[in-house]
Amino acid sequence: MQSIDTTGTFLLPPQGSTMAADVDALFYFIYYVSVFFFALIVGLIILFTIKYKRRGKPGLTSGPTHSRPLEIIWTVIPTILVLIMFGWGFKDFIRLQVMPHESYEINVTARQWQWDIIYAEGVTSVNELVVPVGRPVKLLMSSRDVIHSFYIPSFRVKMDVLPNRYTNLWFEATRVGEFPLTCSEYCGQQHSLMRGTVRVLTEEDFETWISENANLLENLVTLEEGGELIYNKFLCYSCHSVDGTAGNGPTWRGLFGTMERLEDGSEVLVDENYIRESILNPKSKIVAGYQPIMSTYQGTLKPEYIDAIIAYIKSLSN
Ligand SMILES: [Cu+2]
Repeated sequence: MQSIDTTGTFLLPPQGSTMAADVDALFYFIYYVSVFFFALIVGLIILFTIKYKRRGKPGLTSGPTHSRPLEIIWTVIPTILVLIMFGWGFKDFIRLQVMPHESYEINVTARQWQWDIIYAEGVTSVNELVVPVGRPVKLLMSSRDVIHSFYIPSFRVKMDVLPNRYTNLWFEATRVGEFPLTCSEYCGQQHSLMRGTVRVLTEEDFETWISENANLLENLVTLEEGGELIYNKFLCYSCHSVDGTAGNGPTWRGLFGTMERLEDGSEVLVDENYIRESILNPKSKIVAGYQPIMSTYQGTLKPEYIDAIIAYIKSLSN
């Protein structure tokens, strides 16, 4: 496994997609134009402050009214510069918006506080986006709860991820390696932990990865073991402990078979159906003392993964 790529310049992270060089060229154009005008304006302010400082008591003169050549220069040149920035930026914006037809599609679902990545081949992963190099990839994104923003700095792509609506993003990775992936929209308490990795593989390695992950539970001996694997792979541990300590959600230790008190004062028996319902429709029965922050795992967890989780939770009560 490769480590995170740390090459790149002082100002920008490494370039990992076909868009990166173009975005950076525009960035540096705007940057150097800004540096030039900053130096020019501040330089002239300092120069004039010294040169025209009032010394003694000079006689008053009538000031200049205007200078037509100067006014034309300071109007026309900045106008041309901002029009270049607009035209250049618009061209790149259109390229980012128009998805290539032959793109490989991947579904991304954001939730507080993780990324569920779902492949057409039935593979699901959390916080790990695996893509082939040299092939356009289109992400079809939506959120289960609040507004998030999907951001891969090295690919120079970012797009809001909204509840009740799909948004898209595309890129074509240009080199094999690992790149950070983050949420760039403040989305709650653990927003800063909502990050993952983009792993760019060769076409061959990518096919292998897909087939290896098509069924996570295939090579496992017991269902409990599978449940533990799902617990770790899908980050259930970020809210539910298995050692009895408190978290954002109830611990799974000793949970099965007990009576849970709900926020409306009623009680419910923790059995297979209750666990299944809590995974697929978590807001229907909120345990007293907890916030309704969990959103559904419908579509993220296959039915056999839920079976495995139930077996695992049961094993934690023995
Ligand atoms: Cu987020």
